Amino acid sequence: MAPGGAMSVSKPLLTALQRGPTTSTPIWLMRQAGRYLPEYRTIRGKVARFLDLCLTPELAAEVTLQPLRRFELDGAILFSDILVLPYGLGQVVSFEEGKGPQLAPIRREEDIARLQLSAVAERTAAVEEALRLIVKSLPVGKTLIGFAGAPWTVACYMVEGEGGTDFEHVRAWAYGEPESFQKLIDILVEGTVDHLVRQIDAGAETLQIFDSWAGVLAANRRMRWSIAPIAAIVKRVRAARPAIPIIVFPRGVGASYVDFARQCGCDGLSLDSGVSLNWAASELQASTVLQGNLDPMLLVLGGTAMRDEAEQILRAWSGGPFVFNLGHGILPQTPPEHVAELCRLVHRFGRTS
Ligand code: 1CP
Repeated sequence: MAPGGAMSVSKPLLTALQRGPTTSTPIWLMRQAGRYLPEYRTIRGKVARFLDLCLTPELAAEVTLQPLRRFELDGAILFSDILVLPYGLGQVVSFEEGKGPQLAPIRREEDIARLQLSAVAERTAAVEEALRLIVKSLPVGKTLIGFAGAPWTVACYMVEGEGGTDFEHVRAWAYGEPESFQKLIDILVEGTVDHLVRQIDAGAETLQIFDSWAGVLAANRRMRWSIAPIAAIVKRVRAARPAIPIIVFPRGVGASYVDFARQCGCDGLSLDSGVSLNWAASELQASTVLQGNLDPMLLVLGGTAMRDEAEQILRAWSGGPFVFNLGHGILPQTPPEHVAELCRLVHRFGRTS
């Protein structure tokens, strides 16, 4: 019996992240809630601003659970955004239709002084409330995933003020004035640890740290601005809440995935679609749980192309610790039936009955 008297129920995603045995490969998908689902678009239409959706607990909880009602997914990822943290720190953040996130950019040391770590808990309390609501309705056997952006990726948006750029300002700052840029990173490490520990206390059972723009950094700057801050977060979250598996997603870092595996101290590594399957099996899987890495475009296409590639990934990685996922988030034009088929295929792979 588990504490509290309830029978302990097996959760395949959590078990895989703890390197335990599962009867089939667990699956969840980055951006599994979102515009490709008509029921998401209906809820999105009820609020004027995207941030209102993230910060209205009932709506965030509902959107989190929508994909689990349709598909055989093993995890529910909290519906929020990595830019909720800059919002919590007091930065002006909005999301414009067709343009993506827009932030009042931080470009100098004086701007950093205006960020308020002490405001984060209150300004992001709705995220914890959403998690508590999700826990109450989470289907049996499913794992609740919390997340945050890695400091480097969050800083990219905070400094540029938007996505879709070559990140010239943030790279110039990090490379040209590392001492003052370090102050921004330190604040983000602090705020992220707090945000993640609060998510655990509200019900998150595993965490993913998204470093979507790690690949933008020069190889010899990756240690300081991507790996070191992530390692600091993992160490501190682990010291506070030891039982929670942590997955890191440093997108676009190629052979450097080995450095992330060795130095981040995380349990799992999420791999983008550029990583070759045999290389990852031999270089990474002994030391880390692999997650990934179907190209989201194959999920848009479906059919034989999707099935063949998914089976290749399963053949290469399902012999060791592994969670099926995409190499990046679901694209908005993805037909939901393809997601349903992929989940079934992954769960049935290798089963004889
Ligand atoms: O209604 C809409 O269509 C808004 C689109 C949207 C969505 C659905 C945004 C704006 N954020 C989200 C939710 C979101 N963002 C989740 C929810 C859980 C899930 O289902 O996965 C998560 C985990 C994120 C994380 C996130 N936000 C990342 C890291 C992962 C990644 O995609 O690389 C990043 C980089 C962001 C910033 C962001 N927020 C939204 C957009 C369109 C973007 C990316 C902009 C860009 O490409 O630069």
